[in-house]
Parts: sequence; structure tokens; C-alpha cells
Amino acid sequence: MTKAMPTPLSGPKSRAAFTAARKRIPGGVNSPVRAWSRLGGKPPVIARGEGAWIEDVDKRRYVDYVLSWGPLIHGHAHPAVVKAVQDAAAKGLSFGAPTASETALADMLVAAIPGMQQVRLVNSGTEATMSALRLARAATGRDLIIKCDGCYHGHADHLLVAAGSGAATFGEPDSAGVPAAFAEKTLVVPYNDAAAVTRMLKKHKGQVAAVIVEPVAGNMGLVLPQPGYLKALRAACTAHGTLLVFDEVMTGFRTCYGGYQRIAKVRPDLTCLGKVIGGGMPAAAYGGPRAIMRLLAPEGPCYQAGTLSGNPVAVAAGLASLKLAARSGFYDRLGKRLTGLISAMAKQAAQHGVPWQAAQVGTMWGWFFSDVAVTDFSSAAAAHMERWAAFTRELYLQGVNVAPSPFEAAFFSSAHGKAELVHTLAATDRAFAAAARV
Ligand code: KE4
Repeated sequence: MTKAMPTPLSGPKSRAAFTAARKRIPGGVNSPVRAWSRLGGKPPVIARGEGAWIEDVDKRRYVDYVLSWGPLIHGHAHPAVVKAVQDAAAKGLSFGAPTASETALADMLVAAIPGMQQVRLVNSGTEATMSALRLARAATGRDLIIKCDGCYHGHADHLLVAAGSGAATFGEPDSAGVPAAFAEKTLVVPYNDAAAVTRMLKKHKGQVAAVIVEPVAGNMGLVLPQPGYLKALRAACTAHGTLLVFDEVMTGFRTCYGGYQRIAKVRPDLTCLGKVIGGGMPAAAYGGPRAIMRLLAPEGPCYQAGTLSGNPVAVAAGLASLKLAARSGFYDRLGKRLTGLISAMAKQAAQHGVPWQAAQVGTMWGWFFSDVAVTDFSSAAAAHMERWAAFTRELYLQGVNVAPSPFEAAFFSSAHGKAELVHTLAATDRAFAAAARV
């Protein structure tokens, strides 16, 4: 008896469009994690998005919890964000010269993130973290960096070491093409293990420029910092003259208005931002005290540049997105709605007898098919992957879009209303049933 072929995850037009894409674009995608390789299917090719929904070229619709990997906290094509982009574009797409809107965005970021007195706008999270670490090396005169196994800070050479997100998805946490001389400057410790950081700092006394960490890990699935972890990193870095860099590209303006550092009450030396601050357009940033930031060219000797850095159209999208998020009660309302969804899903998992745990911080969330505490990459990687795959496939078939990798987080938006939650719970019930059959 031949094994029944699994139902294709995407429709015929998506499959044809993806085949055409693969002719011209490696893997058919411009970022590996979009390829769905881990699910063994061809991804839907998206035609449009509106609110909490996306629609593919087969006119199939999905409630979207990827939200462009975090930026779209107001959903797709929010009228205020679209209008801001249209108005800015009508005045010119780019000048390569200072504009007042860049200062307005910088003012908003500095006002929201205590300890950040100056900020430099860039085009991607990778640029933000890469530049922040160059600045940390310039400020300390040291070469070594400490990062956590499973944390992802973008694809700069020296950060593709034990990286999470897409790198972990394809089992390539250490990418080909990165010279050993670069990688050996990056020391790796487990997430949530402050003692390991202290040991590494002592072992390389006076040589570590920075510890970079996702204050909430969102690239190994969603893994919360253990109580006291971030405070212990702060103390260890201070004791060793090492800069503490919070990579808040994902957590920034996702967990609250500002950085997770506000919730944790821990002040890093440098903060990296992205995603939400661009509102879906390419804008990111890094910043910190003036005493460090003044080392950047043109004032100081540390060089960093970008043709489209602070692009007025991207900045307009970011400003509109942050203004909407700054409204009173925004994060509380969304957080409560998301908590309700997660509690209902937990009841479904229990009814289906499937060990499932979920975590939430503000408007970002994640889950593991595991009945043991997940506190770092190794315990995340030990979760039940076949159940994860069965659950995820069924969600797609039921019109719910989530990350096609177990090493990602999920997101939520102000566009996810009652109708979307009802649709989602109908899908998750069937998805837990599919997971239970594995
Ligand atoms: P970008 O260069 O992709 O804009 O940002 C890199 C980055 C830096 N820091 C953190 C904490 C991040 O999560 C990211 C990028 N996140 C991934 C998803 N986990 C982007 C999705 C993708 O690679 O396509």
C-alpha cells in the first residue's frame, strides 16, 4: 500500500510561482527561513496583506502570526502607516542628506529607551548589531565578543557562530564562508547561564569587548530570561569593563513601548533595534550614551555608513508605527487578548493529550511541544519536532500562518480581533489533533 502523499501545503499557482522563483533566486527566497524547507513543502506565494490577514496567489487566506517576522504590530497595510509612506514618497524617496524626520525618529527612540542618548539609524538588524559590536570594540580596544548559543543577531560574519533562527533551522549555526579567524573572536555560552559568562570573562580577562544577548530569546523559539539572568550579565560586564549589548531588534517596541530593558530594569551599554521601528520598511538602529556614540564617524574614529540609512520613506513608516504604539493602553490591550488566545490553546492541547508549553512577553509569543522547561537552545532543540511539524502543517491547511521553523517566535497585532481568534482556535484544535496522531 503506497503511503498517502501529504496534502500540498500551498496551491497550484503558488507552487508554479515558487518554481519560477527558484530559477532566479537561490532556494526561491531572499531569506532562507521563508523557504519552508523544514516542512517539506513549497510555501504560499503571497499576493497581499490586510490587517491580520494575508492572501496568496491562489486566493487562499491566512491569519498571520509571522507579521513579517515582527515589524507589523498594527497588521498589514495599516491605513495610517500606508498614508505616511505615500506622503513621504511623494516628496522624494531618498536624498542622502539630513532630514528632519530622521531626527524625529531618533528623538522618539531616545525618549523611549532610558540610557540611550544618541542613536544611529541603519537599514537592518544585521547592520545594527554589526555596527554596535564594532563600536564596542572601538570603545574598549578589545577584540572578543561573547554571544549565546541559539541567539541570532543577523548574518554578519562574526555573528554566524552558533546562531539561531534560520541558521539553526537548517542546522548551519556556523555558516560556510566565515573565516576561522573571524569566528574565533566570538565566544559562545549557553543562554540563561550567567555563571558561564563570568567564567568566560575571567578566562579572557581584559579581552572581551562586549556581551551581546537577546534579552528575551526569540530565535530559538521564544525563551524567557530566567529571574536574575540579565541583572547578573549587567554586573559581570561592569566588573570586567565589558560592554553589555542588548539586541532588541525583535523585543524592542514588541514587549512594551521601548525595550525589554524597561521591564527587566537592566540598562545595557548599547541597544540594537529594528523591525517595529521601521513599521515594515527597512529601518533599524543602534544607540547608547553620548560618551560611546561620539566615537562614531564623522566625530570619532569608528566608521559606519549607509546610502539609505535613515531613508525618509522608511522613517515615515517607523514614525507612524511608533505613534500608534505609543497610545495609552496599547500593549496592555494586545497582551491581554493574546493571553486569552494562549490559554484557550493550552486547554486544547490538554484535551488532545499533547505536552505543549507556551511563553508570552507582551505581543510576542512562542511554544514548544515539550513537557520539560525550555531555558536554552539545547532544551529547545530537544522538543518534539515531529509534533511541531504536524501542528504547523495543519495550521497552514486551516488558514493560519506561523513560522515554518521551530526556532522562531510568533507575533500579534492590533488587527487580530475576535473573528481572527475564533478562526485561529478552530484551526489550532485540528492542529493539536494532528500533533496527537504523531
Ligand atoms: P535583519 O538583518 O534580518 O533585519 O535582523 C537581524 C536580526 C537581529 N537580531 C534579532 C534578535 C533578530 O531576530 C534578527 C532577525 N530576525 C529574523 C527572524 N527571527 C529575521 C527573519 C529572516 O532572517 O528572514
